[in-house]
Amino acid sequence: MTRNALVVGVVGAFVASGLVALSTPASAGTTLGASAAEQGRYFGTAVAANRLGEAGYVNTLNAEFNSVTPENEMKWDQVEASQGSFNFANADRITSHAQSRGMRIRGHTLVWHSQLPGWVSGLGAAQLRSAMNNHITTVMRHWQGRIHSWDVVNEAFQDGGSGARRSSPFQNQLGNGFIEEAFRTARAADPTAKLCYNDYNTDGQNAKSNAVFAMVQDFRNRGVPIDCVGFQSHFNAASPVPGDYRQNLQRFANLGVDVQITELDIEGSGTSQANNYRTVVEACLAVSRCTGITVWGVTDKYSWRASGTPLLFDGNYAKKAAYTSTLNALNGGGGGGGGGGGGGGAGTCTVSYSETMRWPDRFNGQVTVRAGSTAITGWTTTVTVRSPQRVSATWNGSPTWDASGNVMTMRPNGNGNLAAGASTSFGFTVMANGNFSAPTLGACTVG
Ligand code: 9MR
Repeated sequence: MTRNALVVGVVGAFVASGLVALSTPASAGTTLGASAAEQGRYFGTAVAANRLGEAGYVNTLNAEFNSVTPENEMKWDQVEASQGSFNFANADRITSHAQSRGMRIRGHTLVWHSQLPGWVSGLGAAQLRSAMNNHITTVMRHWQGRIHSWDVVNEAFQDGGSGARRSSPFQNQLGNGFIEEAFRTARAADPTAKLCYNDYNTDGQNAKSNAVFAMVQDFRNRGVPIDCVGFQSHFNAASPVPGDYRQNLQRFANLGVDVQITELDIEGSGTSQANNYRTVVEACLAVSRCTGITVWGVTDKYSWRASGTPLLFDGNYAKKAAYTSTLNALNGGGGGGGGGGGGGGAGTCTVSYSETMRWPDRFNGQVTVRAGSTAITGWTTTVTVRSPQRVSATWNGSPTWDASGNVMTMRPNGNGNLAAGASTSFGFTVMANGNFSAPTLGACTVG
């Protein structure tokens, strides 16, 4: 990675989003990732390694998202096509890209009945158990400490009303206990990763989500390691956003696990699609343990459901109505105050720093800029972080960076006019990389 790559990514976010900024409050973030970060969440996308050479794709990814999920590159048939022979090259392209830009990474997925190489299906119980545990351990250790959340087991329950487990080599050879074993193995392999169970058609309360709920409850009661539940959220006319989506997320959160929206896409267009996206985002923001949202692709043209145009950017990477409603919903959940006033004169200003939120891997900082006894029309200050800290998102300001990437110079983004004594604030997320020391502020200068 280079520091410059981070600089380009963050600055690009503000250049690319200029139009949207006009229709959002001056105090709010102007990209999906920044606005989500201000709410203490991430906003991610599925990424395909073979699209990383396409400028429109990469520019949109870098500008808007602060989390990635490899769409296919970490699946069993990609990383261990033949037994014991691991190939991480394609997935590494995605993880390197993400890491160099301070984006989080969701690992998808370790144990799944699909995209499973033929050799796995041919194994007897003892060999399958050992192959499953070896697969989990080897893959997780490869990215140890670098994956925010892993989908340890994916789609292990049947559709329909039975709430039964799905037939798979794992289920058929190892019985119900394979899920518990997979989670225990995963915890030992990388204790820093959050361990998720991930599924679809579990977004509302129904027989399938009830069965998953019972499993998670049982795991929590018995101390089986599980940290999060992923709700894929693939919606269309036949499978609309459930009316009890928020309540369903909340009941899982009440079990003491995080919930994440992991593969969001909603077929449709225009206002109705935009409204559905808003509903989903608002549901997540209403649940304090809903820690982030991932959409299942950057652009409609590469979606697994391309004909249903289910994503936030069209085939030319133009922002759709669904993008705007998503951004507005992210911004509607709160936000800092904007500046008021105006007037001429040189004036003076001061800055102060406070940490507003902290998680195991990162913290949010806020800088309050206050005008002196005269109104001001602009301000500039600097925020210096200490390597290996890395700023991964900013809001309510326009940042530029020095060559090291550690010194961020911040100027207003619509909040430069301050009446005498009035204040505004800007915020940012620092990926701590183990260092939680506060950044250093430079002096505040007017203009
Ligand atoms: O989007 C993925 C597509 O490119 C693959 O062909 C497909 C193969 O099964 O998997 C898609 O992703 C799936 C995800 O891994 C699990 N949940 C359902 C997703 C959409 O099918």
